This record gives sequence, structure tokens and C-alpha cells, in this order.
Amino acid sequence: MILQCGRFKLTLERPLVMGVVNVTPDSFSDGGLHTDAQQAVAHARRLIEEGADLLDIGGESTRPGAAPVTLDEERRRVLPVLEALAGGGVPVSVDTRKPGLMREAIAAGAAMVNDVTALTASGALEAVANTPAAVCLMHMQGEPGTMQVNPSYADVVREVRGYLGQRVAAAETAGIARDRIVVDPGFGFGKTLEHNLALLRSLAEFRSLGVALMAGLSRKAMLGRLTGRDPQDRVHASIAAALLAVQNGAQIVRVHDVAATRDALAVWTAVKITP
Ligand code: HH2
Repeated sequence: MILQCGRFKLTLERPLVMGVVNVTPDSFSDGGLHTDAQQAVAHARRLIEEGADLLDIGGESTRPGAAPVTLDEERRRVLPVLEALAGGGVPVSVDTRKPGLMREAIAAGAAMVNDVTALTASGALEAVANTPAAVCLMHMQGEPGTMQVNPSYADVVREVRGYLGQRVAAAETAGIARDRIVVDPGFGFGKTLEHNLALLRSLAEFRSLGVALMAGLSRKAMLGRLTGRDPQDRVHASIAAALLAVQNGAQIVRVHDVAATRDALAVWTAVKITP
């Protein structure tokens, strides 16, 4: 399986690691660490050295309770970082739900748009359609401000899968070919611990959507619930979660701790993928 991702063609024969670069003052695990462009670019280069296959640059926190940011502020945070990295050897994704920033980011060399609202904003499908960029369509129930208040599903796996199937169809109708599409069940986005565990257990079912599958569990609150640890101390739990996700079919894992994840996946790959 191949993912067309801007000027890159990524083979999904082994699991890929997407390194997270948050240029935000308030992200839940690394907020405030890389708020200026220079620090964010230095962090991104470190993640590339550690073996990141892709980078994801975000200028708006979507953690539970996060306040939205304006387009101007998000552009100011993201574009300089993207411009510094886009010409390099690793595809750069932009984590945004704003069509205006999607367009500018792709023009500046972004190889992927990672949208927690699955291109549902007005003009978002069109912003990606006639470009070479890949897109990650993620499921979220509700809005970041209130999504963890009372998430509810009759059958979380069926509902999230059904939603992502509809968004893949909408993207295809808009002219985005399947080999440019990634889906992601959106761990922690309007989901209780039980919902997240059910999704992780049944992740393989998402592969039948026929597009690439991403999972983002790194340092998330569900791991805090299971271990009692703060976000920076959730590395070991994050590695366990990444391995389970890959074992259950994820082809891309979105992580903060690239070196540790690469080591764990090197072992997984040696055992699971015959040369
Ligand atoms: N999780 C976060 C943000 N974007 N995108 C995808 N596709 N999947 C995810 O699971 C996902 C995502 C939240 O993590 P982070 O970026 O570290 O935190 P914040 O939203 O607080 O910046």
C-alpha cells in the first residue's frame, strides 16, 4: 500500500512514525515548550534525527477544554515553522481545521493536512482536492471545548467507523483519491476511557475502509487514567499503546516520543515483518 503525500510516496509496509510539533502555549503535554518558530524548528529537526517518518505541525490545541485560536494567530504560529521544514527530506503535515490555513500551508509545501474535523468545515474539501497533499480524516464527537463532558455512543466502533466511511466517500467525491487518504478514530476526542479501549481493541476493523490508518494515543489522558501519571511521564504507557495500535492494524502512529517509539517498533517489525 502506498500513501501519496505531496512530493513523497510513502510505502506502508512497515509502521511509520509521525512526530508531533506543537507551536502552542497550551497543548496538553508539550504546550509552551516550542512557542517560537526557532524552538519549534529545532525540536522538529531533533525528531527527524530520532527517526520521524513524518512531522505534524500544529498551532491550535485541541485538548479537552481548549479555546479556539484565530486564523491569523494560527498562521503566525505555523507558517514560519512549515516554511523552514517543508523543503527537507521528511513530509510535513499541518494539523488544522481551518480551510484558509490548509490552502496557505499546502502552497508553502505541506505534504498532508491533518484535520480533527475530517474536512467538514465549509471549503475544506476544496482546499485539499486539487492539490498533491494527503489528508488525515479524524473522528471527533462534539467540539474540543465540551467534547469530554458526556460522550455517548450506542456502539462506538460501528459509529466511528461509519462516520469515517462517510468522510472518505465525501473526500473521494470531491476528487481526493483513496491513495491520498488516511483515517483516524480520534482517541480522546469525545470518548470515555471505555470508548477508547473499545476502539483500540477493534482498530483492525478500520482497515476495511480501504485507506491508510493512523492512531494517536501518545501521552493522552486515557493513559493517565490507567497509570496515574502526568503527561510527561506517560512515555512507557505511550509505547505500549503504540505497539498495540500497530499490532491491531495502525500504519502510522502520531507520537511525541519518536526515539522511544522507533526502538519499540524496530523490535515489532523484526518479529512481524519477514524480510
Ligand atoms: N491528537 C491530538 C491532535 N491532533 N490528530 C490526529 N490525526 N490524531 C490524534 O489523535 C490527534 C491529532 C492531540 O494531541 P496533541 O497535539 O499533543 O495535543 P493538543 O491538541 O493539546 O495540541
